[in-house]
Amino acid sequence: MTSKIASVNARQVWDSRGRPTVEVEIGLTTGHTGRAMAPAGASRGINEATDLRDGGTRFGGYGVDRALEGIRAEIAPLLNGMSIEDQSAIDAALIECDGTTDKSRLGGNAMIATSLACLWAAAADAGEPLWRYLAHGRDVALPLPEIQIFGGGAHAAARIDIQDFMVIANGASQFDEALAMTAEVYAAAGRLMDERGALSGVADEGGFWPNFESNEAALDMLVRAIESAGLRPGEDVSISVDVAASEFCADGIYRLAVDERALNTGEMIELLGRWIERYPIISVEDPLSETDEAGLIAFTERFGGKVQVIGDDYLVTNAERVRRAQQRGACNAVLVKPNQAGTVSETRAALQAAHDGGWDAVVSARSGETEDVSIVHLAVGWGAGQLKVGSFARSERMAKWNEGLRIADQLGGGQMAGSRRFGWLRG
Ligand code: 2PG
Ligand code: MG
Repeated sequence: MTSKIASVNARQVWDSRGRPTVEVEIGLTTGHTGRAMAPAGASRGINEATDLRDGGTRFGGYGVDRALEGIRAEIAPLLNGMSIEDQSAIDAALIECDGTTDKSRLGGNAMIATSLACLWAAAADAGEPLWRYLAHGRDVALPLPEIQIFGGGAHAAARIDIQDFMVIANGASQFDEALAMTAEVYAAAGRLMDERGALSGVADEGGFWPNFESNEAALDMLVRAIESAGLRPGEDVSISVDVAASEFCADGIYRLAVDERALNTGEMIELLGRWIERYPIISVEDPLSETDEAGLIAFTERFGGKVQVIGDDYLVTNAERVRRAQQRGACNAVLVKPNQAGTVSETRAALQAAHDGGWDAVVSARSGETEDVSIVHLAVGWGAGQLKVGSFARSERMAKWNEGLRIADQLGGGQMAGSRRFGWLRG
């Protein structure tokens, strides 16, 4: 007998920016339950699923009363009685009920929380941890972490233009080793910032607030932090940047405020090229704006053989867009954010499209997060290879890294997958 959905409960909880968000709890006829929360982005792609917010002045307009109401009035009666085993039927019902292309009626926040809660309930019903339920008996490995050391852009009031200055411990082979290396780099960066009187707390994802006079100064500091931690830049630990270029591009011009420069697409590509030459950068996300497809193609043509080129705003976790980008030669990896897609099935389809086309996939958190650890299980169970969660501070981030350690124990080892294309890992 298959287990059926017996209850769908929604409540308002709070995210890491102190803003309201949606939590959904699914109860099954067997008594098993599943629960999930919606995260929220700040640097959002224009084609993402839309979060349904109340608007007005209360909570800065971020209230989710309307999203909760839609779950109670429409989603609960819709899902009640459905089999929990058929995630694609659940997601198809949600999509049909919403009826919009951007999920603006029920809200991507309401839909992803519901969809993920159903997935957790299905795993609980099968008596398995979620990652194992998703792996379907396939051999899986831990994802290679991409961890933020400085947070800029939309996560730090545009104090610096580039959004994420991150490290990838490509000299590690085990998940716990990668975290340990990153912990040393994070601590060293804090020490160095303190020494030059530039320590002023952290940005939205826990990376140090970027008190730098230029974007390159942040890259210099990152290299020094790696060295100061006793690690070899490029060999033990490399640099990864999320340029999040859509945020500072208007009318085809990239305005780097901190550098006091305005660049066209070609000049922006030259600048990034110089950084790739000068610094041990192995991965670049959103190097050009989401609307600058020609620029993304040109950048990938020039540097895609050397560095991972991740599409986030441009691809918005959409399988169709991934396939189109593959045909056109823009990017060679996709950032996979469940709430950009709005359902588990669509998220999975985007990741699958990436792998089918020989691309890498990086499962990612949002800048507004909660203690929800779903993405870690998705990254392991779906064999994503890489995971981006923000920094190495703040418990909404650490909850995810720590969940990875628990999964490593359940797996009997923390061997990491990493990039299929670049084979960065040691051993
Ligand atoms: C990104 C994410 C995480 P946000 O751009 O990749 O760093 O940010 O959730 O604000 O879109
Ligand atoms: Mg991004």
